[in-house]
Amino acid sequence: MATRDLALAALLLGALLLGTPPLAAQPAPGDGPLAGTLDAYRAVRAHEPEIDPVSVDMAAETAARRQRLAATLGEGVIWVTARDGADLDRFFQDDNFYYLTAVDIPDIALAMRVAGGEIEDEVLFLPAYDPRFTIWNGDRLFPGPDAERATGVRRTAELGEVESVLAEMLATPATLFTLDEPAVAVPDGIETDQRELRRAIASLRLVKSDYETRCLRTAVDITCAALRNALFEVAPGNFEYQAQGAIEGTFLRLGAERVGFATICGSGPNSVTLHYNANRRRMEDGDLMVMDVGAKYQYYTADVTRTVPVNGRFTERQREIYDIVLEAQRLAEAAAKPGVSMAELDQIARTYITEQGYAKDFKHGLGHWIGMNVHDVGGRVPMEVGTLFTIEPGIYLTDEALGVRIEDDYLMTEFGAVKLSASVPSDPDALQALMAGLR
Ligand SMILES: [Mn+2]
Repeated sequence: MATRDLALAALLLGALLLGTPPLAAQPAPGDGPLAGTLDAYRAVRAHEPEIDPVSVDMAAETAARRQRLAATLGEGVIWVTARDGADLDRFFQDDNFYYLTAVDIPDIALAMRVAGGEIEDEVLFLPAYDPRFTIWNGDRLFPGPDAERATGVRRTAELGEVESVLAEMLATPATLFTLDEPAVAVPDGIETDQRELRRAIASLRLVKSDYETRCLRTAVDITCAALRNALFEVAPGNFEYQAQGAIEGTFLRLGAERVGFATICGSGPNSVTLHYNANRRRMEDGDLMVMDVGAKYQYYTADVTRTVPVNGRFTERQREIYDIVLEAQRLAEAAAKPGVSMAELDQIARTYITEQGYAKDFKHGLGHWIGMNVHDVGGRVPMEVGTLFTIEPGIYLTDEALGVRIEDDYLMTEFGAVKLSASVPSDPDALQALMAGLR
């Protein structure tokens, strides 16, 4: 070290003489006061999965979706509008509009004329080319052949042409299918329907394509890595938001664009509040911490929950409740097969929890579809091959400040439910071992 100290002194002296900052005084990687931190950071990164970007020909993917929609609705004119834009907020499209077009521009619209279950005509309405917009925001689609090639929609038109195009599409009497009250003039004698379109898109969105499943698997992988990283921050004296920071930082670093819903990090008394998301409390020795989180990757969101002891060891009482919740999940998971409904799985888990004496403490439904929305569309229908869903029993004992929820994400296959979120353990011994390794 003596030689090094001399070298440092020389560098510092040189720096003083030259009037430049003493850069050489910074510790080298792997040495000095940050060495342990760097090792810990490397250890964090070492277990993380390689996230390969998911891609597909979106023009072909969305064209197939529109064709299936046409086949479902049969006859009529379809009118779908985009979400409103808000200045300076990162814009994300309305899920249904994105599902049909994959275009993330605000305040635009899509019209389709369908006959005999086929698309007769379709028009995507886009803003006209605006050089001032490009200066601030970069390139954006504008009406013309380039946009038609990029999106796969047959025709594009300027927003100012909406009325004339719609009048032409509705020249022969037809039902006008919309998601909401149509904010356009509807010609006399045209019947409008605001239910069938939403229902039709929902049933299409329920069964995921290969591309959608790959996006959801990626969202789940990122979410599991984030939960593992959060364990570094779960410790007595730390704040709940430190775990949130580790989770959301991992989401972004691994390529998720945003959270699928507000991150829930609830410790101690907050563990019993189902949707607690303020995440401001300081964790205490003896608390449980419920982390219910989901990365959103290319419009698809995961939803995974882990409950861990803040000090790294479950108490006997915490373990007793944890084991009941885990067994309820295991029973439901084993029964999940094509043709079974979520209501039946709920009954299986609820019966077990009731037998253990905690009927009133399981305060929510057992699970839900996942997809573009964390509580995805599709309704109360039996599970089909290609659906994705959660199983998430919980027991919440307010008087004991003791809440446990265990939530995993599953893909239904012809052989049964496959758990996608196994890369962050839910086995209590495995969780304790994982946390012991971090301390
Ligand atoms: Mn959930």
